[in-house]
Formats: sequence, C-alpha cells, structure tokens
Amino acid sequence: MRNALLATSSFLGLASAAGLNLNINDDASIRNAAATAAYGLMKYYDNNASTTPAGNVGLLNPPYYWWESGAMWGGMVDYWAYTGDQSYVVATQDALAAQLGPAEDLIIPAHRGDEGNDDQAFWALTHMSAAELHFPSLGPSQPSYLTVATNAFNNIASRWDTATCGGGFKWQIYPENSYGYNYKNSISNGAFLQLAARLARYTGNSTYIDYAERTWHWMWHIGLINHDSFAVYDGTDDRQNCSEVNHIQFSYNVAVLLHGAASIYNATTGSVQHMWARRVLGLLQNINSTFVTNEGNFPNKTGIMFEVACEPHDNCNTDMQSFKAYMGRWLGKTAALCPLLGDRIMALLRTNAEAAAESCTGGTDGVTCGTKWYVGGYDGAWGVGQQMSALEVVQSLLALEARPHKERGVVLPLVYGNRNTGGSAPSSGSSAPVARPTTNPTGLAAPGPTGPDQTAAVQSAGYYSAASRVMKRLAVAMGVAMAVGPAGR
Ligand SMILES: *[C@@H]1O[C@H](CO)[C@@H](O)[C@H](O)[C@H]1NC(C)=O
Ligand SMILES: *[C@@H]1O[C@H](CO)[C@@H](O)[C@H](O)[C@H]1NC(C)=O
Ligand SMILES: *[C@@H]1O[C@H](CO)[C@@H](O)[C@H](O)[C@H]1NC(C)=O
Ligand SMILES: *[C@@H]1O[C@H](CO)[C@@H](O)[C@H](O)[C@H]1NC(C)=O
Ligand SMILES: *[C@@H]1O[C@H](CO)[C@@H](O)[C@H](O)[C@H]1NC(C)=O
Ligand SMILES: CC(=O)N[C@H]1CO[C@H](CO)[C@@H](O)[C@@H]1O
Repeated sequence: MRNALLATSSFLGLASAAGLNLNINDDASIRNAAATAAYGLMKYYDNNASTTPAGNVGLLNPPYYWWESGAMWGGMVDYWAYTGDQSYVVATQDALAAQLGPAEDLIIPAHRGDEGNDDQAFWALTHMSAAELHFPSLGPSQPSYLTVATNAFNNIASRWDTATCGGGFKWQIYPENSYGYNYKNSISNGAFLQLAARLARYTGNSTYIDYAERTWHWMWHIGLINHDSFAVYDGTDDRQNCSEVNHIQFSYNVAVLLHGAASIYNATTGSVQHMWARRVLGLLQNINSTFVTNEGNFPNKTGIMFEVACEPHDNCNTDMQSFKAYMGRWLGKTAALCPLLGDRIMALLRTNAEAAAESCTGGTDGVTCGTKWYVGGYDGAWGVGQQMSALEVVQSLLALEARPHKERGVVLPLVYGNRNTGGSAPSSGSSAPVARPTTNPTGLAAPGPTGPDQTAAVQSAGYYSAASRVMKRLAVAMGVAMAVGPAGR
C-alpha cells in the first residue's frame, strides 16, 4: 500500500475516530462519513505500488475475485462524483486503464478462469458510471469510457444464446468454466440489461432499449422474474432447457434490474415509459418487502437492509458480503432517475445509512464496518464487501443533490466543486427523447416494445394520458403512496 496515497485524503480525522459519526441531515457530515468509509475500503487495495506487476494493478488480492474489484471502482467513481473528494481519482484511473483487455472490451485473458458475462458487465457498468458522471478520462491515448462500455456491450451481446431456453446469457463465457457454463443466471442477464438501458439513456440510441426489452422478456418468460411479486430468482440450468428455476433470491439480482428499468423509464415517453414504470415499482416493492422489511419471515424486521438468503444464517460468502453495496448504489441512482420515488427511496436510504454507520466501530482503527446492520452495532465481521456496503449506502444520500446524471444532451451542474472537466466526451446522440424502438437487434425474435407482462391499464396507455397518472395508479395498487404532479390528481 502506498501511504502517500492515503495521506492525501483531505477530511478524515481517523486517529481518534470511534465509529462513523453521521448526521444524515448534514451534507458535510455525510461526506465525512463517506470519506472515512472510503479510506477504510482503500486500505484493502495495495496493488498500486511501483513494484506491482502490470496485470495486478486495479485488483484486490484473494479471496476477492476479479469482478469485485470492478464493482469497487464503480463505487469509487460515484464517491468522487457525490462527495467531490479527488483523493482516489488517480488510483481509479490507473485501475481502469490496467484492466481494459487487448480489445478494450474488458475481456482479460489472464482472468479467463474467473471472468463470466456478469463479471465483464460489472466492470462495464463502472465505465458507464465514469462516462455518465464525467469522471476524468484515462488520457488521450486511451479509449473513452463510453467506448469501453460499448465494446463490452457488443462483446457480451454476441453471446446471446438461442441454442437452449429460447435465448438468454449463460453465466460463464468459456466452456471449461464448467461450474457455471450451463447456468443461465439473473445477474448476467440483469447486468447486461442495465448496461443496455444506461447506454440507451446516455446515447439516445433506442436500439439498446430493444436489447433490454428482449432480455427482460426472456427472464420473464423463463420465470426468473416472478409475475406477481417481481421477485428475481438466481438462475436456471440450460441442460434442462431452463425448465427448473433456482428460487434463491439475492438483492443484487433485483437491484440490477431496478436501475436498468429506472434508466429506461427516465429516457422514454408514452407506453414504453409506462411499461417500465410498472417494472420499476414492482422491483422496488420487491426489494423493500424481501430485503428490507421482509414482513413475516424474519423476526428482526426493522426496515434495515439484509441479505435474506445468508445473513440470518451467517453464511454469506465473500461475494455476497458486497451485495448490499449494489442495493444501496442502485437505489440511490433510481431515486435520481425517478423523482416521483425520490422521497420514499431516500427515506429508506437514510435509515440504512444510520444503521450501517452504527456498525462501523470495529477493527484497530475503530471505524471498520460489519456485516449485519440490524443488530445495532459492530458484529465482528469485516472485509471489502462490508466496507463497500457501508460506503455506498452512506454516499448514496448525496445521489440527488450531486445531480450526477447526464440529462439528455445537457450536463447537469454538479454541486460540489468543478468536476465536469476532463471526462470522456458526451456522445453525439440525439437530444430528442427516446421514442418507441423502431429497430430490432439482428436475430431478435422481436418481442417488441410490449412484453407479455403488461396490465390492461398499462396497455391502454391512451386512457391514462399522463405518465404520472399511471405511476399513481400503479403506486396505489402496490401500496406505495407517493406524491404526483397536478396532472395526476
Ligand atoms: C426450450 O425452452 C424454450 C423457451 O421456453 C421453448 O421455446 C422451447 O420450445 C423449449 N425447447 C424444448 C425442446 O423443450
Ligand atoms: C445504435 O446502436 C446499435 C447497437 O450497438 C448500432 O448497431 C447502431 O449503429 C447505433 N445507431 C446509431 C444511429 O448510432
Ligand atoms: C435478532 O435480534 C436479536 C435481538 O437483537 C439478536 O439477539 C439476534 O441475534 C438477532 N437474530 C439474528 C438472526 O440476527
Ligand atoms: C430523469 O432524471 C433526471 C435527473 O437525472 C430528472 O431531473 C428527470 O426529471 C427525470 N425524468 C423523469 C421522466 O422522471
Ligand atoms: C417500504 O415498506 C414500508 C412498510 O410498508 C413503507 O413504509 C416504505 O415507504 C416502503 N419504502 C419504499 C421505498 O417503498
Ligand atoms: C502504479 C500506480 O498505479 N500508481 C498510482 C497509485 O496511486 C497514486 C495516487 O492515486 C498515483 O499517483 C499512482 O500513479
């Protein structure tokens, strides 16, 4: 680890800190708490020394797999955008530049043994965040973040597999990775959907919406998404033509779809927007009832996020320890993209940021974060996943105020400092709202813009003339009370 890197962090106050002091009503306090958590996270990263072999730059050491490093840098891109702290910009740039792969598509030959479609997509989503937030570019001799994300999208898209199950992406890319080559799973399909959705919003190219729709349609048809509850199940075996679904639920599977759906909702109008609005609401409701309140199924229900499949049983593996990070991250971005839901989501995040901060009293530094946030303190566990989860739920409180998302054709002002310079160039995508898709990807069995899951209310979009009316109707139907504009009253 390079102490010089750590010493440059500006607003820390580590030496005497006991716990993560957080006042959720004070932005400076939120930034301070995020800085402490980010510093703790970066303590796990030591492949930034001059002696580090080039291929290891940007990577956490075992037991952390390649994908989790990519996920972590996505959190650090957001950290910079939400707080304005520049401390880790160079480390993040170095990490992203070191892991582009020979074709600049995030296929890394050295990680053939642990790179699946989902892993590649997680790194691609980090490049997508860097593009959206105008993170300082990798430099003139390097591709733009948008180029890398697009290259990865095209590479993954080429593996859409119609040999079994009527489509879908396998978990693994390479047949020799037999542990997951026959598993078509929600995170590979969901991360691709989110990438497509964000590319659609960022570029204004509606072809990406067709890809997202095709993926949703397939997951829905196969039963990876429950038609009533919008629960998202983990995966299915393609040797049985996906006739049996593994019903275990992990928060990142549903949260990855939530942010994807929110991105398309935000970028569209009319019936396509209505359809994705229903999906946003269904997924959000499922996240809340399964991973936050979990009514009836877990006695410790407190409104605090928990990984339902493993946390109560103390058997979360290294990957699972980080899932709450993406739940917090994608809830925050959804709040920004769906202002109608902003208050509800922010209320959830505020409660959870406080609970997460209370868990950060461990370790010799006194600010190490634990796994369980509902126990009212530090539970003795530690690691990258725990640290990243606390960081992300805390920093996501700034997701609205930082207004980080690129409005169509316009870069919204950022609140903290001048961070709009040096980023990858915005695409020259159309500045008009994305309309109904008019083209289909090659080979697409054309599900079209209307999936099979629309309620009659959504289908008869003419009846509900304003999107807000549909939002209100759906929200009421799902028990999510929310304010709507005058058109919806
Ligand atoms: C496999 O599943 C797909 C999607 O459900 C279906 O269209 C196809 O008919 C199935 N094939 C066989 C041989 O059962
Ligand atoms: C939109 O994206 C698709 C898929 O990558 C691409 O083939 C097409 O050329 C793009 N269209 C425009 C106008 O850029
Ligand atoms: C539920 O809460 C009680 C009281 O705080 C605690 O003792 C118990 O360990 C919790 N259960 C789980 C599974 O965390
Ligand atoms: C889309 O997101 C932006 C924030 O990035 C927000 O200002 C705008 O109102 C959103 N659009 C819709 C239709 O909700
Ligand atoms: C989650 O559910 C609780 C209890 O029903 C509700 O009060 C809260 O508003 C919900 N939050 C969201 C984001 O839907
Ligand atoms: C080799 C390497 O990646 N070095 C970087 C480590 O982080 C510092 C501070 O962010 C950079 O200045 C180095 O270039």
